[in-house]
Amino acid sequence: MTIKLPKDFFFGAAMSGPQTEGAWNVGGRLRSYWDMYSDQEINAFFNNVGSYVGNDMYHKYEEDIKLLKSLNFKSFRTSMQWTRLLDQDGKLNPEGAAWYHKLIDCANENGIDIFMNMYHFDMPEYLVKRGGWQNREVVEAYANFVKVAMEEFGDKVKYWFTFNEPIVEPEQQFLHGVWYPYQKDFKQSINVQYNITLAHCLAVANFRKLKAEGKLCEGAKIGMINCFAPPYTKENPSPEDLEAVRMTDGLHNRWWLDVVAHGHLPQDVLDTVENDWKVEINRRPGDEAILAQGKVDWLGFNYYQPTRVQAPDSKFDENGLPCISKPYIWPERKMNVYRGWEIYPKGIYDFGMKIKKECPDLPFFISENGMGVEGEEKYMDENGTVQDDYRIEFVRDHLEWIAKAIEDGANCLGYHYWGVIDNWSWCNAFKNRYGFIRVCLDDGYKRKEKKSASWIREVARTNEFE
Ligand code: BGP
Repeated sequence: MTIKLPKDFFFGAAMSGPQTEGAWNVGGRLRSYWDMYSDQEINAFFNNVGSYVGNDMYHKYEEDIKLLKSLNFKSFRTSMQWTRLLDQDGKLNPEGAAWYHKLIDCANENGIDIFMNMYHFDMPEYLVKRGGWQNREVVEAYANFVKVAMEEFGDKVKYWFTFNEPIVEPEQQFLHGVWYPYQKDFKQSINVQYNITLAHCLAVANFRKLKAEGKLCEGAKIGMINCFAPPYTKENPSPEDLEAVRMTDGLHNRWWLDVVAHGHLPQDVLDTVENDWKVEINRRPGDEAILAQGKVDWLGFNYYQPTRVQAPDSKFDENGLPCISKPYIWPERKMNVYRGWEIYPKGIYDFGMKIKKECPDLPFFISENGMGVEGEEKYMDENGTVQDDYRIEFVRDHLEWIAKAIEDGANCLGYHYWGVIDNWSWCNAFKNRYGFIRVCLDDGYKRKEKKSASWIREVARTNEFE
């Protein structure tokens, strides 16, 4: 059966500055959180393939943009590294700015719209040392960074995004404690989440002001990109299971949806955190007016896997901090064994319909979706081409559910595949490969198309697939 997407539905690539650029010490770039982390952890595990080199896009950007064009992609999301654009005093670093000018000009010349994201987990090291997102001064510093960037590139970048997956740092660093500073403390986590939310709102306010002053491109838009997943629970759930669903959804999804669509935080979530769990959020007078400025023009929806939860064993842990839920293993689940993530394409439909219902005026696009696989050498044919039929099946199945969501009224405008060109990843380096294009690490980081590249090229050309 032929599945048809709307004629103006766009295809594009999602990547990020810290995972691709490399050139970590070139042109006055400062050290970032990931350079600190790479020093300590990743090099030890992954043969010196740290964030330092990325996938070498700093040097290969012209070739990479041409590759994206050859795939019939219309857009490319990357992120601007704070550490490259600004110096320690928050002033423009001319050498860093010059490289972003070259990248953006090259994309524009090739008919590819840059979707410029302003933060992808990559805090400058000197700000990490000042407490990172726990410190309100860092919130102000971020707002300044975004303003400087928009003033510099506002005449050539049309699509701006404040954050990629703002939930990830609070969770990984302070809830699960698996990223530096390895703390498990819900109070820290929620306060970091809160401060990042304010940072987003201040950035949107800067965008609106510059737009009103005529300093941005005609039709410029601002958005946020987040990883959303509908939380599912068991069949015949108990009231406690449903409560775990409510708060998981509240903290992961509705927190951000309410800010970007309605300009406030969900009251029931605040009530539970502050009144039932007695966890103080460091709110200040005037914050509500800041939150009211957080509404965006459109939303990026990253989707990899569903969340499946059930009631936790107890309401509070040994330190008196709340337990929100515990994982529920769905007996029918199908796994991407390499990444350890469940593959459930219908989740993209379910959440698309949730956006339609809860934020009917907010258009969105799929801003990340992809399949990371370890050891792709074993799928190479005699010409060295990776025969990644599993990736074709993964993308196809998700696109089918997206087409159905659109048919059922979801305002989904496009699809960006994550990691179109293999790139460096936070905790896996190059272990799990996502790309339609392989990066040959032992051959000067040469780019080589996988089988899936020809498939997606045709889909992006016709907006149809079987
Ligand atoms: C998303 C991030 C990306 C990317 C992707 C794949 O959450 O926004 O930066 O890394 O996940 O995850 P991983 O690289 O950990 O396999």
